[in-house]
Amino acid sequence: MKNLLLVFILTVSTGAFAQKSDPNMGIVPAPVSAKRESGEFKLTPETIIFVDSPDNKAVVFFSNYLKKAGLASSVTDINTIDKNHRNLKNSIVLSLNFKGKLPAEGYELHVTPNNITINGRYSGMFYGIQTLIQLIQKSKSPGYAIVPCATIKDYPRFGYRGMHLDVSRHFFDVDFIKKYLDVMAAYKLNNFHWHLTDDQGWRIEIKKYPKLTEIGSQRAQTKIGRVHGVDSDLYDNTPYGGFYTQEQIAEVVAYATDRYINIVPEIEMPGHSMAALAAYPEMSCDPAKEYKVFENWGDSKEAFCPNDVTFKMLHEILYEVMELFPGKYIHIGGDEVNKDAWKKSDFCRQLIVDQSLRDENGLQSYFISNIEKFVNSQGRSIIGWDEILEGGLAPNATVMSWRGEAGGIAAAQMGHDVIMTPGSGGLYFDHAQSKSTQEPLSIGGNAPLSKTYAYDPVPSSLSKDQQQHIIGVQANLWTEYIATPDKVEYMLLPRMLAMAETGWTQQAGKDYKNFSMQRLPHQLARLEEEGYNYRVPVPEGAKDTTLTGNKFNIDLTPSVEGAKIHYTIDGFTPRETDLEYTTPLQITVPSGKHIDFQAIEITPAGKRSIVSDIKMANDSK
Ligand code: TNX
Repeated sequence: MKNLLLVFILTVSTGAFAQKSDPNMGIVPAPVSAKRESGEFKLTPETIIFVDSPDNKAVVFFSNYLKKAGLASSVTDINTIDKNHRNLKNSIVLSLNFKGKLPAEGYELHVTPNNITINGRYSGMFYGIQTLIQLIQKSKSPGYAIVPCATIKDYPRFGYRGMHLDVSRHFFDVDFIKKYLDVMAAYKLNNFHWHLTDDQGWRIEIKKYPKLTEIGSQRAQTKIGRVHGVDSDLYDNTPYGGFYTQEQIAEVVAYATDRYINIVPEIEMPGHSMAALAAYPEMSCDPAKEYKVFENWGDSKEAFCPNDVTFKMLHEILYEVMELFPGKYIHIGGDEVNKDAWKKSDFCRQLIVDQSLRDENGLQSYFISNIEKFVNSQGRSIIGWDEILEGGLAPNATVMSWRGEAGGIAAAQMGHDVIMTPGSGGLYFDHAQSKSTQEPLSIGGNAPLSKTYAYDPVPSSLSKDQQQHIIGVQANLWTEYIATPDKVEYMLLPRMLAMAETGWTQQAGKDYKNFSMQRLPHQLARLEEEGYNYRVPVPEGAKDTTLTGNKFNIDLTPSVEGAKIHYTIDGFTPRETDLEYTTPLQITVPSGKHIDFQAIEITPAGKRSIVSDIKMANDSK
């Protein structure tokens, strides 16, 4: 009985404790300011949602959320109720037409035992609602929930907070893209960079050029990533393909818009274009050559030819793309252009002379300038990978710095806007999440959560004015080695939450310990409930280490709320049948002996962390 009581007290207190001692009240990304106040608001089936703009997207989103969560509450237009007869008790008041100013995308959230109010405009209201959703603690009785009293004031550090997905190397269907957008919205990301074309597949229907998808979206087979750890020259002999119709694209754009997410479509040029060339070889400098949708990873060595035929076709393609995507930015790629095809071309050699260009690098900037002028003429702006800087650019081009920060720094110094996405900053989510051999196949590298979290997109080498050109941050998810939605989610989560905090939270408000130990466990439990296949971090305190001594303290914290930790000290791989870790341990290792403390964390849904190993050796004789 005594034991039972103890267990009960522990389970009840963890959630509440986490919120009381956590200055950020469990919220990710951490708000600018959060003040916990005493008491709580009880959401009941009688709670009324008062709104001043019933058709507002954020309001509609919230009422749908409540319905889905079984917290159905009626939405009432506050304007229909006489000012003198408004009873705001037991209500949630969503105010878009409030008096006063807030920073862009900002909101204020106030929870008292009587009611909840959110002030915010446009995305500000949407983000206030996301924060409120994170604060809602559902109770066991259906229809009821509680929200701790608090005053929160919040707004983002950067205007551009992006997440990328490569759907060319592997294709992901509309339902999955929506699920991806859902989790982005929940963490206040506002730009989805959709990498729609590459050597290995063209994934967007273009009505004027149907072969782009008829031919360009299908490849005969796919390179097998790595066989037994060694890069292979084997292929899977299985046809692969997929694309989005324009109708589907429109559906995704509307879905994103409802969540205040802008989509940045990327049409790669002049390199990474083999799938398009397979469909329309006339866009190459050697149309007689046979092109096929690339089956390998890495460099296809092919590029669009900078001639009139190609430019006309690309303008027409981009025209359709711009009809589909209403946002300001069109991403035109520009990275890793292999110049071999241009070097072999008489046409290109002559063009270099005619245009007084230096060499093939000059041709690259000639190419980008042409496209940029066209995009600008349609009232839009280009984004390109940092290679587009080589050769000079118009001032309204935005640069994505991926090869470290050097490109971004140079671009900001030249007065261009910059989005930081360096692989060296832990923002390449195709890199592994630890050095363990238990991680799934990845492109390589090591980008653990802590590294992603630590990244600050504003280089101190820039002057204050130049720093203003760093408009945001983005993580990229390339999918050469990621063939399934489950694996996308595994590589995305939880690192995306760390990146989201970098994009939103003021640098001074970031605190890795508070993020990883106090807030993440709560968020991961939520992601689990929502059916995301996140990576279960190893318990805090259990990371692989080698220690020497004779007495060792083991003090672990689960990385996911409600998860269990099992361990062994007998050299066997721990599993659910092994001892459960519930309280700190002290392990004594006799002279000349060593003991391995191996742990695994298993979540309520059965998700497992990798096995960690603390090696403890007593070297004394
Ligand atoms: C570089 S990042 C690429 C991609 C690859 C990625 C793999 C960039 C602009 N280009 O084509 O998929 O590395 O990490």
